[in-house]
Amino acid sequence: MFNNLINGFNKILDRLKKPGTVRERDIEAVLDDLKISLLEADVHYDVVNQFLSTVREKSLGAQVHKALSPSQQILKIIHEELTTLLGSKSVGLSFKGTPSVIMLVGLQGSGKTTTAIKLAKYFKEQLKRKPVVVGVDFNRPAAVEQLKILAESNGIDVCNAKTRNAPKAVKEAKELAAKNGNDTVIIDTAGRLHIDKELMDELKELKNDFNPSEILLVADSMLGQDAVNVAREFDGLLDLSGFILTKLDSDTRGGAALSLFNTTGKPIKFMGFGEKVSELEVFHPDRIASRILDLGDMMTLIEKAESHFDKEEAIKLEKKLRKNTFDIDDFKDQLKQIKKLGSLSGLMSMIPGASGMMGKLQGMTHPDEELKKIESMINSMTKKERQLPDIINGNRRKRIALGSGTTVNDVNKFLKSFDHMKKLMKHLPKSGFSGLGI
Ligand SMILES: Nc1nc2c(ncn2[C@@H]2O[C@H](COP(=O)(O)OP(=O)(O)OP(=O)(O)O)[C@@H](O)[C@H]2O)c(=O)[nH]1
Ligand SMILES: [Mg+2]
Repeated sequence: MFNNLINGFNKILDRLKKPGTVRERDIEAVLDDLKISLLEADVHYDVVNQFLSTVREKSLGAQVHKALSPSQQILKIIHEELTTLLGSKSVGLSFKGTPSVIMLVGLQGSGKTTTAIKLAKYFKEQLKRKPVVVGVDFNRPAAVEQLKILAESNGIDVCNAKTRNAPKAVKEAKELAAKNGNDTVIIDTAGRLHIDKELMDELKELKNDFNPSEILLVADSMLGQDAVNVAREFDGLLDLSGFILTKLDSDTRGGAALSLFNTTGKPIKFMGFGEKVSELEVFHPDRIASRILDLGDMMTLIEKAESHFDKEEAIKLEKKLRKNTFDIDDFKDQLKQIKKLGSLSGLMSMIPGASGMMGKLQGMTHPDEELKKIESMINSMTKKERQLPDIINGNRRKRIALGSGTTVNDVNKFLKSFDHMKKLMKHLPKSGFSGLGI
């Protein structure tokens, strides 16, 4: 997520970390770097200029303060201005009426259907609501079916409308909601390659008929600053309540995220960062700014850990570690828990300084690839080998390497690290995992 941007900002941070006071000349150099980074990130030109002039003005005026060093002050200003650019504070959804209607709109392939399911799951699990989804794209033959399959496999209520008319289908969904006790109807609308009159008329009709609590534009972040044009058109016709930015996992630049709020005045409410249903997060401008500046995002990491980790499991694990009976099967369970939090590279971006460090470690393999390798090695082990790794001799190592498509060297490396980790964990402080409250 935003890797290029993060790398660009890392250079700026290195410059700011150099000892000595920051003079006007230094500020100009920082601003030049900022400009390059933001333009390379595909941020809208107007947004870049405005950002630079605010940072310049505040940096020059800030030097009288004594509490922070001049470079800390500049860093703080950049963080504040980035946060403002991203929308200042996170804006929640509004739910009005029973059922509340949430309408997802956007171009073809932007991620509407995936996001409808992600949102429904979020509503159900985090907000304790009872959503039902309804697909109204009757142009693309498989569209409604795709939503239905996704909904059913994720335990989300879905309305299989009998009609092939969008407003009538939503009406059916509302009737079903009333019968089933669903308090939210999420409409997955049709997408088009380009914005056209027919699509807009249909969306406007839905808006007029159902007065949705939220009309959210699902925008593909890979569009970069082009997302601004799409957003302006949809907003002009529908008066959007906000955005859901998708595919941030593939977006190394960040142009859409940094341009949308500033150019439309509408907030980004959620972000999608993967194909999995769990890969949706509330968009927190300040936390994203911290991630971009590689100051880490420990808040999100802690919240994720709290919501996904099983406390009982953590206590059980702690006991095993203390008794030194932790085996490769337990390790596999732990990997599963960690994977619930999302991709490893995503997690790394939340740890302060980690992205910068990764960038500097030349030849470092992608952490998610490493994880896959380890998993296939573990899967190629017999139960006995997992419980008693000491029995894994040369022949067994060869077999495991062959079975997992890795090399004996990889297996050696993994077993050595496992052994090392086990030794380290034996000396875990008394407060341990349960003491951390996770
Ligand atoms: N990597 C990644 N892929 C995503 C994300 N969101 C959606 N996708 C993928 O993008 C593709 C299109 O997603 P859909 O949800 O079908 O998009 P849509 O807007 O409903 O498309 P139409 O119905 O054709 O208009 C699918 O392959 C999804 O798995 C995301 O946050 N990250
Ligand atoms: Mg779709």
